[in-house]
Amino acid sequence: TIKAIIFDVDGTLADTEDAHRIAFNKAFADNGLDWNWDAALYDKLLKVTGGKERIKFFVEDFLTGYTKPENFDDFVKHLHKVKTAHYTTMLAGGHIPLRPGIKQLIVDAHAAGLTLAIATTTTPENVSALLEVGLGKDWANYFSANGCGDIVPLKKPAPDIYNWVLNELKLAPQDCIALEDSNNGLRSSLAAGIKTYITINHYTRHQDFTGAARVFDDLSDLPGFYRTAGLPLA
Ligand code: XBP
Ligand code: MG
Repeated sequence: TIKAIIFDVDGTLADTEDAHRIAFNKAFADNGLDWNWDAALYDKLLKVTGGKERIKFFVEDFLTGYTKPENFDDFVKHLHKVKTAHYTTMLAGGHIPLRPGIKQLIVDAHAAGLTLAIATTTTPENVSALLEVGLGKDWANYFSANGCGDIVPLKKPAPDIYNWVLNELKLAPQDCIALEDSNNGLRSSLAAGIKTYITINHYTRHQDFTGAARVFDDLSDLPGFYRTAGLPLA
């Protein structure tokens, strides 16, 4: 039987990617850069997870005629810090709701004694900002492990963040299911040996979900999801 549900955050708990994109653009503008990521470009940039890694990917693979400053790594860290400030401010405004079924699933599963955890490439402050609004200021009480951002060196699609969470929970992969929205996320959870359900979104619907236990549009039919995933929830 399933003992734990491990949640991805971006794209899975909420449709956050456009807010990330806008926050990146604001950080670039604040720093006098004329870089502007539109939705079509961002779709390509999502190939690389992690904000700092994504900025570097953009500079290396998409920019021409730009000479990196000597302290490029520090500059990227700075840009990303400014981006995180913009992003958390946007979330605190309450404009990004949790996706259909997500709050109910978390409440139901927690009440039934299932273990809940987070496995994300995003920054911890971003998770707090999202879930404080979505689940309330005691949001952290729902989760037994909070795997975020730079806590592991290799981000998704590497399995490291899922392995970190499994180790924190002291559970085997067979005890858990993962909920993801992207090919990078799916590869990460599958590489950690975890059965994975997908909810697609605007940015990920065209991606390859081979190996997923099931692909849903969203979790608006929670009873259907509980039956499919064999969860002991009504
Ligand atoms: C989400 C991401 C993240 C965010 C940016 O992937 O790719 O990089 O877009 O977050 P997943 P930071 O849902 O698979 O975790 O800027 O905070 O890194
Ligand atoms: Mg995701």
